Amino acid sequence: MGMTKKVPAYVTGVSSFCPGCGHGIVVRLIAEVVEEMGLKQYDAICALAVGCCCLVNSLMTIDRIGCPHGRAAAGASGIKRCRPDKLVFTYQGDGDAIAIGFSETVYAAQRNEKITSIIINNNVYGMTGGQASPTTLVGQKTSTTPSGRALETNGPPVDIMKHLVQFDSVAYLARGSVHDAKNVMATKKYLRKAFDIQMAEGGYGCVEILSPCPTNWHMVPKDALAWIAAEVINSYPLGEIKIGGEPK
Ligand SMILES: Cc1ncc(C[n+]2csc(CCOP(=O)(O)OP(=O)(O)O)c2C)c(N)n1
Ligand code: SF4
Ligand SMILES: [Mg+2]
Repeated sequence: MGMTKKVPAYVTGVSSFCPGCGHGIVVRLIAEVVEEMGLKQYDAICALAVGCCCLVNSLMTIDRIGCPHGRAAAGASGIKRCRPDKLVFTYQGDGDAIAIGFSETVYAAQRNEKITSIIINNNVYGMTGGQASPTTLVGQKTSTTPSGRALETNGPPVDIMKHLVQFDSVAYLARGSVHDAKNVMATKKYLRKAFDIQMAEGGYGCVEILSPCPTNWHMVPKDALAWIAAEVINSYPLGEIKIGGEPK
């Protein structure tokens, strides 16, 4: 029998994500990091997006505010300006942060808001039935690209990091993944670093996290993890992209 790690204090243990979904892993990592930073659940505020992200409500007890679709970065910006003493982060999907909320995400970075955007990139609109999102891979079959995403008609996948890295003041950018244990641990380090930089009065930070959606990818969970390793990371390379920004 292996050792069982205790459930973090800010997780209730009640999950309504599909089996094999990556969201639950990320929620646990966030809860562990907040607890390890010595913060109470009311010392951190999550600007929670629309999509499968909102299922976090039944799972995580860190303070949260529900934001309209795409507006999590704007919501987080307002909260942080009012309460600069709090750790403020978004929790959003790729559709939320990179499609309908693309402008909010990019302009939070452009204004150097002292927030952390956490973007769960599962390459589809998960909650609404697996439609193509900006991050859908070329050739990926979705409910709106039944023959596969085509470069000629849909354009290339959007790498949000390339849009955020243009601003000198951005303090931290990293892309993690939850497809295996090594990358789960690396992702936890990225979250911790992003949060530490924010609390040390650094600038804007973003951690994008590749995550499986077995339900809408029509794969069993094991194959969904393997597909990230074999395909998704080629379009979305993992690692730290930027550490430390020019003060503004
Ligand atoms: C203004 C508005 N437009 C559309 C919707 C419908 N809607 C709800 S969730 C969602 C997609 C979310 O996809 P993503 O952000 O990638 O999150 P995931 O479910 O994949 O984690 C959409 C389009 C909505 N709720 N509000
Ligand atoms: S639809 Fe996809 S993203 Fe949503 S809970 Fe299920 S597996 Fe997770
Ligand atoms: Mg998604």
